[in-house]
Formats: sequence, structure tokens, C-alpha cells
Amino acid sequence: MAESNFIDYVKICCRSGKGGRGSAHMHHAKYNYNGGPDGGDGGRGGHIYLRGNHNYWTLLHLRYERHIFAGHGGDGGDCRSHGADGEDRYIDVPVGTVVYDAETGEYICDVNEDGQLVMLLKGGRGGLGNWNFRTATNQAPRYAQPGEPMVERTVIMELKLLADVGLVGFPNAGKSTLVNAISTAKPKIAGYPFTTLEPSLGIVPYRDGQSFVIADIPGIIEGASEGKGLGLRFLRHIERNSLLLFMVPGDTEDIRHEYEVLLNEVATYNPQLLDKQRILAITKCDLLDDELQEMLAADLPSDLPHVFISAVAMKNITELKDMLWAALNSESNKIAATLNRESIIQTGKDISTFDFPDDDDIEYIDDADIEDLEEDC
Ligand SMILES: Nc1nc2c(ncn2[C@@H]2O[C@H](COP(=O)(O)OP(=O)(O)OP(=O)(O)O)[C@@H](O)[C@H]2O)c(=O)[nH]1
Ligand SMILES: [Mg+2]
Repeated sequence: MAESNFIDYVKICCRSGKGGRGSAHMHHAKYNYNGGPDGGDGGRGGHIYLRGNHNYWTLLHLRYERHIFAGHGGDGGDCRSHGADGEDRYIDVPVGTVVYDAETGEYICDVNEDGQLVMLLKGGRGGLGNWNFRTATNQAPRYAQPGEPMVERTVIMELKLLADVGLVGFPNAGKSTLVNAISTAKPKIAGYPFTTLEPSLGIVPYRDGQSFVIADIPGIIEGASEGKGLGLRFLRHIERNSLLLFMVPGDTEDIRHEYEVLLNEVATYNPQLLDKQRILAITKCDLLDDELQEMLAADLPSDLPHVFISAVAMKNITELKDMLWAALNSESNKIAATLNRESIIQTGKDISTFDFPDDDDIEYIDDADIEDLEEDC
């Protein structure tokens, strides 16, 4: 994982608490020697919850949190006293976090709203005390239930930025310049490739106090879907965008070919991304005269809306914003976005695509150890 503050996946070993044991206590008092069963129930083990929190933008706060354990339930006591419930643990995650099983890659859950609570692991139930087992024919049961065991699972949390518009373009296409010009975000701009090394989100103010979110993604090169350049690492951040804005500089030799290369990379990464709406922006159009623009426009794919823009000269920027807004609010986009979202995230994950260089430091507790622990308790 790159040494930066933008952490978009982490691996954490989570464990819920085990349930407390029920008590098999018999009541004895000075004048009531055979007082009968009075063993209380054990408390439940703590649950592990995920909680969507819009104050977090990355998973950085979980970077060094390798283990998250909930508390165990307390054992039941005499006089039918109930054991204490184990402490629940809440893991705050940024909105747009998807969770997979680290061993199988199985999809577990998805947190995509602020305040959303998802129970990741359920704590073990507390055992019943012998008080519950008394009957007319068995008035002094000397047994009680043990608590349910804890559950352990190592999970991978992956953040997929939730933006309305995702920028797709080769390095140096002018993506960051556009984000700077139209949004509140100020990513670095420079005349060399791979200036942007991590995605950032910007809020674009639109008319009447409305706004939408745009994601500046590092440049994609041919072969990115196979890992070239910054590779797959950031392609995941366009999975959740409703709309893809392809950006190709106007001074490129073959705009159509460049667009097709980009489209091919996106499709190779995840063919479902082709269902999203697309708009093509030809950037740096201050370098082109009107005649040239007309010639280039004639050669562009006819099924794709396009616009010539210049973020430096602020040319056609309002038109671009209008196009984006209209596309974002079109009925077909809303339906497609929901369908996309549901179908994309409900799948498992090839976990070998994640790279955890310092994984050896983590000590995972295997099933045998858990059994030992249980015997000890
Ligand atoms: N003439 C002109 N130059 C532009 C325009 N937009 C961007 N540039 C220049 O193009 C170069 C690259 O711009 P960036 O915005 O950093 O490009 P990028 O797509 O974010 O590049 P990466 O972050 O490397 O992927 C900079 O030198 C910009 O000044 C434009 O509209 N007109
Ligand atoms: Mg950039």
C-alpha cells in the first residue's frame, strides 16, 4: 500500500464477544438450607458494528487497527443475577465502504449512508442459568447452559468513493485543472504525467444552491486494467459514480482512438461500467480554432454527447456543467445508477488484488486457539 494518507483498503481481524455462562447456583441461607436453583443467565457477548460516518474520507484511522474485539458477556450469578452484556464495538467507516471476507473474498456488506449501522459480527448469546430449568419433577437442576462462542472473521474493507461524476482520462488530460476550475477541491496541477496520485472529491456548486460531487482520479494508461501505471488501484473509485466524464486533450492526434483505449480499460476492469452514462469532454480547446473543432467533432462517436472545453480559458464550462447536471438528473440515469450499484457490489472479490506488505506482523488467531481459549475459560 502506498505510504500516503489516502488509505482505501484495510484488513482487520474482528471478533465478537462470547456469551457469559449461566450459573448453576443453589440457594443456601441460614434458615433456608435447600433454597432451590437460583443461578442467573449469562450476559450476551458484544457485537461488532460498522457505522457509516461522513466525517471520514478514507480508512486511514483503521490503518493500524489490526484487531477489533468486542467484550465478552459476564457469567450469571447467584440470586438470579444476570451477567453483564459484553461491550459492543462500533467501527466508524467512510460512506461507500464495502466489506469482504479476507479468506474467501465473499461480499459481506456495504455501508453507503451516513449513520447506517450494520452488524458485522453477532456476539454469542448468554447461557441460561439453572433457574430456567426447574420443573415440578426436577426441582434442583444442577446444570446451566454455557454461553455461545465468539465469532471471529478477518475482513477487508474497501472504500469506493461515492461521487456523482468520475473523471476518466490519460495523465495530463487536464482533469485536475477542471476540478480546480469548477469545484471547491484544489488538487495539484502540473505539466507532467501522474501529478495526481490519489483520488480527491470536489463539490461543484450549480444553480439555485444545488451541487454535485466530482471525483478527480489519477490518470489511466493503456494496460491499467492489467496493473500498468497506477493500475487497478484507483479504477475502483469510478465503480460507484453515476456518470463517467471521459477527458481527452484537443491536441491529441486521434481523439476517437484515445477515447476507445480508455473505454477498453474501463470495460476490462469491470464490464458493468459500460452501462453508466458517458460524456466526452475534449479539453484544452483554447489550443484549437473553431474550424479545427468542427473537423474534429465530425469524427467523434455519434452515440456519445461531447463538449469542447478549456478549464484554463473557462470556455464552455457552464455548458459542461449543464450537460452533467442534465445527465445526472435524467430518469434513465437514476434507474441505471441504482441497478448498477446493486449488481456491482453484491459480488465477491478476488482478494489477491489487494496488497498487504506488512501482513506478516498480524497474528491471526486460528480455530484451534479459539478452542483452547474456550477451554481455559
Ligand atoms: N492550454 C491549456 N492547458 C491546460 C488546460 N487544462 C490543463 N492544462 C495543462 O495541462 C497540464 C496537465 O494538467 P493537469 O490538470 O495536471 O492534468 P491531469 O489530467 O490532472 O494529469 P494527471 O494528474 O497527471 O493525471 C497542465 O500543465 C495544465 O496547465 C487547458 O484547458 N488549456
Ligand atoms: Mg491530476
